[in-house]
Amino acid sequence: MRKNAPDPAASPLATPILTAFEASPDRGRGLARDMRVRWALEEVGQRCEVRLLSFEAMKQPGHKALHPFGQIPTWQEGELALFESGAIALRIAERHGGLLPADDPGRARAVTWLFAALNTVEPPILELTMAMLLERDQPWYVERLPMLQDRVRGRLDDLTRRLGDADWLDGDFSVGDLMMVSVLMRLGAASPLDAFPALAAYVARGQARPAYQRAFAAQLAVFRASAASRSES
Ligand code: GTB
Repeated sequence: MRKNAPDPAASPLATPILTAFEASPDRGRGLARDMRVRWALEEVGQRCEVRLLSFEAMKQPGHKALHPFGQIPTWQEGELALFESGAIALRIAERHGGLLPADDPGRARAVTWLFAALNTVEPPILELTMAMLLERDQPWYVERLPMLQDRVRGRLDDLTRRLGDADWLDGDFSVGDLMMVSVLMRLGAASPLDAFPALAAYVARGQARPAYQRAFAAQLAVFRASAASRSES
């Protein structure tokens, strides 16, 4: 190749590259954060190449050049490299039709919901689910749990009120809904949405979208293939 010739993988026309877990700890339940990106891509009808990484590979300098914290997902599009699922989903929404309203105030409100999902709703959900997963044996767990549950409940109460009887948070389905549904999914069995039927229905509406179904099937296929290859070896 000519010196300084552009790397074909870096051409703006090259297929974008997404990184994901080689063997997701969620066992294919669609909870790892590449799922949000896969879903966004399916919504706008775009393809990407998925590169699968082991935990070890994620911590190597090569991957850390893409993701300073050694995580997935990352996104490469020509010479542009991104990390953070929200930034990647927003990039996809901005570049392709279907995930942002056509009018400027509507776009700004959809982006606000994307941030609300990641900055306001996801943190208490993560705190609760991580405590339930990793801190059960701690002496302070029983005392701390109700506080974590209350924080989540508060957010879900407010979100329920704002959603009302609408299908989506602000008009048509947007990248804000995609992210909010993805975040609410993290509650899973740890804290089911039984007490929040409107939010449970909202999540179900998101999951019923054909684009979600395709993205879910793709990440599940990766997990099944990796499980099969591990059981063979
Ligand atoms: N803020 C970043 C983003 O939104 O992109 C967070 C990225 C992140 O947390 N990535 C996780 C990761 O790479 C995978 S998704 N972890 C490896 C590491 O940090 O070493 C988080 C995740 C992991 C497992 C489950 N699960 O088993 O249910 C769900 C979600």
